[in-house]
Amino acid sequence: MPEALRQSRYHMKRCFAKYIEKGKRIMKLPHLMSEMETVIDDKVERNQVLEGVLGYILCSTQEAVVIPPFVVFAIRPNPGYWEFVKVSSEDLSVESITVRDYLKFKETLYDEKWSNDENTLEVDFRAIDFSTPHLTLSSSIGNGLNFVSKFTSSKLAGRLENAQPLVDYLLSLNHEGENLILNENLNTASKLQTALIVTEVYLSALPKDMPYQNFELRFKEWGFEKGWGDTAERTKETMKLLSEVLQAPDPLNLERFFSRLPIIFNVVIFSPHGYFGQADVLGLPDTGGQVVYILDQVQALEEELLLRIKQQGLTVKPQILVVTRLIPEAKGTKCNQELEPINGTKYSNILRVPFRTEKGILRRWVSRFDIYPYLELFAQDASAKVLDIMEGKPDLIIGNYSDGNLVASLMASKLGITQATIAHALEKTKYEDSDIKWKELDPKYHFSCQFLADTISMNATDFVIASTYQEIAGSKDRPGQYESHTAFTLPGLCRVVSGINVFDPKFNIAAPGADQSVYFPYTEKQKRLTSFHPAIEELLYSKEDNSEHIGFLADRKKPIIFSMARLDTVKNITGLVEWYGKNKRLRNLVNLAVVGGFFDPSKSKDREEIAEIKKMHTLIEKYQLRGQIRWIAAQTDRNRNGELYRCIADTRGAFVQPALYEAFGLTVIEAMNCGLPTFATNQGGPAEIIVDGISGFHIDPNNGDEASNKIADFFEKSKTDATYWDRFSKAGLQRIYECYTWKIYANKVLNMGSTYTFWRQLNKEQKQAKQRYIQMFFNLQYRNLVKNVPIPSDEAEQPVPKP
Ligand code: UDP
Ligand code: LCN
Repeated sequence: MPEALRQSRYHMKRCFAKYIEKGKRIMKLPHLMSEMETVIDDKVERNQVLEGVLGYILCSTQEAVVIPPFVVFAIRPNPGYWEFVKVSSEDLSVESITVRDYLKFKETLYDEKWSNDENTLEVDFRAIDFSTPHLTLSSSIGNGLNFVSKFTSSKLAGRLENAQPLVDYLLSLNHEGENLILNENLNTASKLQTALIVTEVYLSALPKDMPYQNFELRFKEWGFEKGWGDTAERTKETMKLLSEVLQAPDPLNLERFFSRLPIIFNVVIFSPHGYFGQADVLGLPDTGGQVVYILDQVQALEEELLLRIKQQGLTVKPQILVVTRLIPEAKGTKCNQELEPINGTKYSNILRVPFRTEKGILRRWVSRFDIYPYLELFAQDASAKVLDIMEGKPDLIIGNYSDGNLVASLMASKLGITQATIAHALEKTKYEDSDIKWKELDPKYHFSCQFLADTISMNATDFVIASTYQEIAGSKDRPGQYESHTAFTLPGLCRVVSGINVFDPKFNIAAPGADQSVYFPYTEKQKRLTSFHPAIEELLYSKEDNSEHIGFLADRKKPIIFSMARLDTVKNITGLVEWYGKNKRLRNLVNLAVVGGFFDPSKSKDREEIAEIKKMHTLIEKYQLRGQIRWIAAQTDRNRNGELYRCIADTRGAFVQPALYEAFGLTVIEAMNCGLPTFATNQGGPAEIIVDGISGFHIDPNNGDEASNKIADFFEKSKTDATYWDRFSKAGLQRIYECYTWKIYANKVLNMGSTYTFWRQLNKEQKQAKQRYIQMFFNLQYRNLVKNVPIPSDEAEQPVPKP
């Protein structure tokens, strides 16, 4: 940096003078750039400066804090890597500063007294993380399982005795108290190694398909218990993997060996908020992809568990419980039903446990932002229920989103169970400066509770399941959702100098899929659900407004561009309507159909939804869209939705996902599975799902004109070249089959479950130390904050005895 500033001192002086001109403030990269442009107005000179090191530094800058005469930069040269430098605008001197000092600079803009107080609370998870090995390459972030396998094999390597922790772990495996894999006869690595050599010879002489039961008793005497395989062949293979590991541990064999071990049978999945149900809930506030994801996930996990258990030669019935909130006022859904079997599974259920306060059961739905006061009691009640239904502890607890992850952390730490977290979408990055401005936003969003809950569960969990790389560590230009918790500050509350480290090997990517029995290509004529066609015809083209649709499509020869989402601000459906309204060329080429929310704002209890509904009406009027737009209310029947995507493909239309930010974007893969060419936001997960210009298109939600012109170009080209549309339809499908299926997902997640269960054993002391720190943070900080979230009193609550 000093070098860079010296290179063009004249321009730099002027530039920095400009930056400090307006006094104290936070500047984002676009501001820094545009103010620089006003100072260096000659394009050639500007390019020279931008092409130099300074340009490179500025481009890596995420934000700068201006406190005259200083400008302090937060620079992110690579995903996960941050540097902080303080530049004096007077003499251009440069000083590298710590993250702590950077946060302090930022805080002084909001609460100087608190910032300068020596006793301000600092949270530093790094301080108790010193013994955990970490990745170092940005490109390896999200590949934790692989790293853990490598690191574990190096720990087990060398002398045979080094493998003793593995032997001890195998000795501990059991199901409901019955030993699996090994018994005490083989309690050392050397005894185990010798026994494996003998058994290999023995097994080689048996018919490959001989059932395990035929040699079970003999094996038991030798020290081997059930769980190695269902046949002689499978048993031999698993034992061979272990022999290889004992001989010379290598990550590949270790990973394969762990994928075969009988470790996971019972799984609990927490998803408290929203309306969690199998019918009539999608599109309701806070009820979207998370529900779809979990239901599909359960099917895929159960299928994979059944296969693995069979191959292990066991007869155990796996159990998966999705634990959510029971809502007495369920609005005609089944959300007031305690136990509900999950369709398409044999042994999986939804378990609903009500939210309780000292006044009794909470009867009404509450927004996910207001949910924090209920979680601690919910975790206790839910744990008791789960232990009762499962007749014992689960083997893996998976949390979903901030609320589910916190509950999962509380239960997992109490019972000593392996934990995974899934975020779907963390709120922090959705709102600019949401940490530093928390006081302003707290009455509406309670971010103080949410960010601390997230920080707690990220640290408590054994592994994190992310859908994409960007979710963890973002892209070259934009920090990831998890990464934004690396360091942040809530002035007046606490300064988090080290929240989470994205180089922690707990981070893994396992992308979800879409149910391919529901979302299949429009070309599969014999499978098409033609019985829905009359209803879909009515939904899209009838002329009258009713409670399900408003607006109409006058020219039905035009292709339809289609979008479907909850009516949240961030989903930006209103943005798409506005882009369409403004772009005459696009309006001439295509019609617009959008599914989302409902039409009467007074029917909604969700703040954002109400605002978006009103905005939709305004835009339709402002741009005179009647005749070209069809606004359809939230749709709850996924089978009909699948057919709707295909009917849009029949018009040779496209799907548009215009979100200001999308964590993953299930609708994107649903549309692609149906063969519908897709345009999706470049902000978030869809940027990874779609390869721009190959399997679909990226659009910039912050540049509506460019986005709508890109869509118009596509339809213009498709008009003149009939193969153009087909090309994108097929390439989208190909991308899905290669990367986004539930089978790939379930396999990965169960492998994680097995490996991280051993990993937490290996790092027991470190884990315990961290848990103590987390408990303190939870008790002293989080629990107090929760008291600030109002509990609705306007609704009738029903008193209940404590369970
Ligand atoms: N969805 C629906 N009806 C609606 C809106 C959405 O069935 O009115 C479904 C959609 O098909 C998808 C899910 O809800 O399966 C939304 O998932 P996505 O990941 O796109 O967004 P989220 O709502 O989770 O943020
Ligand atoms: C929540 C979101 O916001 C989406 O981006 C995801 O696709 C969905 O959950 C499922 O993970």
